Amino acid sequence: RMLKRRTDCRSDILRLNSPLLAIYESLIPPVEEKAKQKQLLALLEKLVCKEWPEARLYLYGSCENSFGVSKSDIDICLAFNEDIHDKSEILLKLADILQSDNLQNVQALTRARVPIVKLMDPVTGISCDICINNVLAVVNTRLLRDYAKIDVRLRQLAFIVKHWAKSRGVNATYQGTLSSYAYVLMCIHFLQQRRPAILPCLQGMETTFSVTVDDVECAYFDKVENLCNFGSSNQETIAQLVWAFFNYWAYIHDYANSVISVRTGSLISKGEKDWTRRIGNDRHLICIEDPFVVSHDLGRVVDKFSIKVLREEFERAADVMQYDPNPWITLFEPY
Ligand code: 3AT
Ligand code: MG
Repeated sequence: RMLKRRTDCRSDILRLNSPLLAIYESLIPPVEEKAKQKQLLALLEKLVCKEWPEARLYLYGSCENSFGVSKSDIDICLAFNEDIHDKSEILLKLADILQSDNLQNVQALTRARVPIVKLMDPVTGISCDICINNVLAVVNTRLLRDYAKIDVRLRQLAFIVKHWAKSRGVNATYQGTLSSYAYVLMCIHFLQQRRPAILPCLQGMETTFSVTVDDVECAYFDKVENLCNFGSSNQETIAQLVWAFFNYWAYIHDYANSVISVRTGSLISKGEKDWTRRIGNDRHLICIEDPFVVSHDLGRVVDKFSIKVLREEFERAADVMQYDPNPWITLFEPY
């Protein structure tokens, strides 16, 4: 593989800012949509509370981490104070309750990797997935949301990257490409690496928030309102960052040896994590460390075929950002 390391950005890069920002703006969910989500959550809380008075419902995923585009499905976690050994039983009961309250397309998927109940609310038109006791996802949602509060360029970059990934068909873990969660971590890591840095490493700072979930200690600095000037000495614009992001993943990242780590705010070596060879189905062809479950590589879904697809898409995007007269159109062309 020829590495075409490119250091010079196209000379008209600033011209791409307003069209890219317009796409970002168009993807932001309107306030009415947020209100409808809260309305559905309140309805579900009422129903759940009747059956399990001590259980709590939490929004997580993109509706709560601030990286959700308009018309996304919402993710909800039903949390109990104790461990639940038979999630199927609870999910079937929950499906029953929801069905009797006229919610639609109610389905309990008890054998999925993350077992859930799916439903559609005919009043708000919102679809949602409810899982049980997935509290780590609630906590990683909070970390992502806190990063987003520090510098608006993270949300802009992640919206563009997610929109690109969905348009180009590389946002499907069941096909060996990456989850939205993985793409957002790639964006955070990338902004931590800019010089001057645009984002800090919250887990490397004084702990102001800490919980232990499933024996994993999740701790970081969450007083992010004190950090709203953090990235101000870096004046890079969204077009420059989108260009550099794709250039990084196309031509600079060392896939053979490096792991990206938001937890440490740096690259770490595959050797250090013992991620140098395939173990079972984990091939570690692109390595993205989960910030809390550090043994978890979010790239583990990627196989020898899909890594090729993914890298060709990064190269295509980098080349579009470098040469195309209208990258804000070509970047998102359906594959
Ligand atoms: P979409 O806008 O729905 O594409 P999302 O952020 O909601 O993006 P997902 O629906 O894929 O992403 O996942 C929902 C949340 O579940 C996001 C994250 O908090 C958690 N999550 C997803 N995948 C993982 C994973 N592999 N490890 C830990 N948490 C995960
Ligand atoms: Mg989601």
